[in-house]
Amino acid sequence: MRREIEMVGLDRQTKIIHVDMDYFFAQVEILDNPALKGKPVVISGPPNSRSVVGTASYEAREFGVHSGMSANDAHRLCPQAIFVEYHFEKYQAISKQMQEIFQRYSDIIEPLSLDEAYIDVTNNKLKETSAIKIARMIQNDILQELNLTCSIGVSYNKFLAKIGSDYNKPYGITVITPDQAADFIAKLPIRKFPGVGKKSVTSFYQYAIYYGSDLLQYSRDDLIRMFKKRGEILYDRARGIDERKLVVNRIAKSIGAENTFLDDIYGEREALIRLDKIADKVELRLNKKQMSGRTVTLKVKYASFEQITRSKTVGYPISDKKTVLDIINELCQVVDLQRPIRLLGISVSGLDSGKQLKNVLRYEQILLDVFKKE
Ligand code: DCP
Ligand code: CA
Ligand code: CA
Repeated sequence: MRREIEMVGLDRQTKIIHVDMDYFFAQVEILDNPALKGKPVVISGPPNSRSVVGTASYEAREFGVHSGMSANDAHRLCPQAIFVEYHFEKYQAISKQMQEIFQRYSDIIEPLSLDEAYIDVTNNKLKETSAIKIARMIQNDILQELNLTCSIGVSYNKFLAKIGSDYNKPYGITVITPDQAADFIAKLPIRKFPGVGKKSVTSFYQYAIYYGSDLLQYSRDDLIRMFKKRGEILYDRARGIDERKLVVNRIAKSIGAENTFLDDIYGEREALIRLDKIADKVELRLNKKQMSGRTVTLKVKYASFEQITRSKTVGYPISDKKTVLDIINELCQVVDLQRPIRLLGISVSGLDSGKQLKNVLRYEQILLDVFKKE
């Protein structure tokens, strides 16, 4: 009864979908080599003693093979396993296609890794009120267009959507409605809660916490004392509460730099000296993000706080200081630089968006490189 009271007041209208590909790297490799189908397949780095298992087909998992273990151990557990090396470019390309499918339904997408994402479908592009129907459509799109299976969780927050996608693998859809949440969470093994790992789970057992229902026995203060910040989060999760919004990958529209001067500056000569320094920064930022753009904008704010911008668009991508400054020089001819100036800025827009997605994915590559070195 108490539980029910505490769950009132949740935003039951929000509809979140969590999509997670099944045995992702392995499924992709099997798709490319159908001879591997139905066999124990292990995806790992090049065969050497330090190579780590990225993932394994379900056939190999039956032998106890799992992500993160050494390839040597995997071989010991399952000598008949077929070892296949990683092909990140393939996984990245598929990840991008997944994103494109998600975008048909909503722009509120938060990718968590190459093979999974949250999608907020509360106000979706199809104006479909059933999130379950959208989940089916997404699962079907991925199967028809990419020839791959995924599992999906549907619920009213991120926590439950993610729990749902893991609940019925492979090729499952699990819906957890607000009315079902309390029961579902009560029966959920503590190991399945976010932040509870293979090692840390034993510290929960020490307090006789085995399932979600056991968390309800402790006050918020108790849980904070026992598990710090993680305990506080678990207090909420045990009650079906998770108010985190999706972190949407905002794609930058422009890259630039500006400088507000301590003392107002005067004249074109002085302005160009300052703009030279600002252009250095712009070049640095463009290079850092490996981006280029076709529009250069000069911004001038006068001491009077009046502000003007002037832009020029060219037919080729710009990413270096010299080209930026050439255009800035031209733009300087059409603005009044004799008045006292308070701020100057340069930005480059019309950015190459293909590269931006690559940058998002580069983060994945770095992450996976870490796995390999472990
Ligand atoms: N991965 C990795 N190293 C790890 C964990 C994962 O290289 N230690 C890679 C390989 C996986 C992919 O990330 O295929 C996705 O990881 P998941 O945890 O989602 O696992 P799978 O998709 O392989 O399996 P499942 O069907 O359980 O989701
Ligand atoms: Ca997965
Ligand atoms: Ca995953």
